[in-house]
Amino acid sequence: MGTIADKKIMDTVASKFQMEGEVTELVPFGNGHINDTFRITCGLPAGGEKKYILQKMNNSIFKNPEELMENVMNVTSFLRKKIIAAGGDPDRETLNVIPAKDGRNYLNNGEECWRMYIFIEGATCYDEVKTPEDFYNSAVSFGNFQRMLADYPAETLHETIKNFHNTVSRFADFKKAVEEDVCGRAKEVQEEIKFIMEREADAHIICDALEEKRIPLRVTHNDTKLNNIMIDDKTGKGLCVIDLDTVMPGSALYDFGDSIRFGASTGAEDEPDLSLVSVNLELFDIYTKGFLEGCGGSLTEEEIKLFPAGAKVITFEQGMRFLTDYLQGDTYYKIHRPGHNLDRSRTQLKLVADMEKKWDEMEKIVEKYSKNA
Ligand code: ADP
Ligand code: GN1
Ligand code: MG
Repeated sequence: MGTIADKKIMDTVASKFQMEGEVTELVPFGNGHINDTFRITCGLPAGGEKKYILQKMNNSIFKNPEELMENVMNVTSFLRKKIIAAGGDPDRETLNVIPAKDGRNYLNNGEECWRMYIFIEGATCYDEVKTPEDFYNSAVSFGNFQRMLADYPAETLHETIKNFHNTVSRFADFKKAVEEDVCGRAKEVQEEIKFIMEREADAHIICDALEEKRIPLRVTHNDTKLNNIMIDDKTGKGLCVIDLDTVMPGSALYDFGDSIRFGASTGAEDEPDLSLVSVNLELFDIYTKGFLEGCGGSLTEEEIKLFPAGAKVITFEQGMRFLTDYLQGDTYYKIHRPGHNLDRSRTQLKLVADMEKKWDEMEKIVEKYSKNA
């Protein structure tokens, strides 16, 4: 018998889903900042075992679980058909929802909403880039994901978080948090506030390009950090894009930029020693190559030209989002130590400064690959 980390969750939640076999283990799992994730192992009557992911959805962030799960069901069934047509394995290459015993695709017990997925075996989510090859493979997969959803009817998707990557509105939220300063923390972070205020114009780059229709609105993932993709342990290739809560209409630059800010950094997202944090241009290069290959010629010249801006704007936005949460008393992202959101914000701002220094090189790299894209 393994560990049942939480008997109450076992009895009141897990037992309400259509799992096979008897639960032998239930343990907290993964390093997401938003949902509460558990891995469940079940022993099967005929021998062997089957695993599941059980997640408490964050209902203070995602206000409408019904719409959220409708998006997840629709997107995964759309992907499932394409994966089958391409001869792939739909149980491993996309998420698969396990229904509750009442037949619904999630469980609402009045206070909390929970869902269950098949646990994807033989694959790993990495919190940092171990080899450039892995990062390249993740780029191909995120590019592919976008290509596969290119003919998805975007207007049918619910906007699960309004203005999610609207950097202009993120800037306004940040300014408001500084003005309100509800925890009295603004005085400690004057340097960071100044850094952000000086870059207000950057908040407009992608928003303006979308608004003026210089770049198209597409179905995008919007949260393409490395630990939202499962890498196959055997082949090393990107196997399955997970964390579909924020799949919404957006810009390809959001997906490109978010992967760079997380994966092309030489340090962890929460590294307290900023001397360890910079942009690794070799990783920037390899991601650009892989993402363009994955997108398979579907991006416009203008989108590709804006890749360096995408990386910078999304990193800047993330720096503002972490600092906003720090100023507001750490209510959004899970934190594991005091000042965690501040450390996270500082790495993002350090990356922005480093991108500014390496701008010409980033542009040259993008130019090199844009010729064959
Ligand atoms: P969050 O929104 O909190 O980031 P995720 O959906 O990304 O939640 O899940 C958190 C972690 O749980 C992932 O980074 C991954 O390690 C793991 N995980 C999620 N879904 C699966 C799955 N179907 N199979 C295996 N691991 C998973
Ligand atoms: C959150 O859910 P997770 O941990 O994959 C956040 C992203 C941020 C990221 C920063 C819904 O992602 O937008 O970029 O943390 N997700 C949501 O690590 O806000
Ligand atoms: Mg995640």
